[in-house]
Amino acid sequence: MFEKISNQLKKAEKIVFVTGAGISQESGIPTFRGKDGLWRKYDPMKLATIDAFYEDPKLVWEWYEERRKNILAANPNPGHTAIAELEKYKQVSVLTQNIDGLHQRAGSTRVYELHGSIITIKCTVCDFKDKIVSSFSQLPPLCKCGNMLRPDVVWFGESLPQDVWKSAIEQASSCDVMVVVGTSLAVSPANLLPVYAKQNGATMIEVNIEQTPMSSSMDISLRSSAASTLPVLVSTISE
Ligand code: BJW
Ligand code: ZN
Repeated sequence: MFEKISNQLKKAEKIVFVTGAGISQESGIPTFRGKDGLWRKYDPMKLATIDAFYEDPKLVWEWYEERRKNILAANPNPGHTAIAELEKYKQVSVLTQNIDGLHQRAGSTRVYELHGSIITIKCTVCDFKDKIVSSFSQLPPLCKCGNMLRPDVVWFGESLPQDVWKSAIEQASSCDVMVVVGTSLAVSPANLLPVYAKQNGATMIEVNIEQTPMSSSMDISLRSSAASTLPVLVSTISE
């Protein structure tokens, strides 16, 4: 599968993965766009913006609570595990748009969560931020300061956490190989990360069951699933 570039892969020191919802699809977590995507069923502007939250905080919280339960019941799949395994052989970073924590649960240690985490909450007003440890007695939950708590995720129109974004650009701009997995690359600014890597001359690999706007710019673009492809890729790199 990777014969053409296997030498480059073996020589590589620093490998960066950019991941999206597609990598967790085989763990039973729905993607956003595409056939069974969440945005087919729900209007993102009614659930994933700060205006939507202030309009109907209970509705938004119920949606996130349902997704959080599904995510906590899910397990990392061979795609996540293969990436974690590669840390034994190479310097690996994961720049993920996912909020599900599955890379960390698979054992990856350098994970940059570009769109936050469904496992944490933050206050809409003060600096309070914490892990969710149990289910809430009321929705929306309230902060000690009396204001509403919200999921610690990045909604449309909001900035990405600046320290995470800065590190992500540094990682993308300095890697030898970038593997872009399971993302439609429809959402900015995360969809710029492959551009930074390409500018640095990185070997570019895409793993996606469908074509994306960057497919033609890749050294290899594989139309196959993350869980079936990443273990093969990782064994080629670590041989
Ligand atoms: C498989 C597979 C398998 C399936 N194996 N592959 C107009 C107004 C306001 C904003 C904007 C605007 N125009 C542009 C913007 C900017 C906006 C944006 O990009 N919008 C576009 C949609 C047009 N971006 C933002 O607002 C960002 N912030 C920002 O830009 O700040 C500056 C700014 C401020 C003010 C105004 C304007 C700019 C923030 C973006 C936040 C995105 N948030 C979400 C929700 C997070 C929380 C949650 O989960 O609820 O993040 S949206 C959703 O999309 C989620 C994802 O992380 C993100 C990306 O999706 P992803 O991961 O690519 O998933 P899919 O479903 O799209 O693709 C899955 C892929 O997997 C597919 O390609 C499949 O083929 C593949 N696949 N199964 C391998 N088994
Ligand atoms: Zn507060």
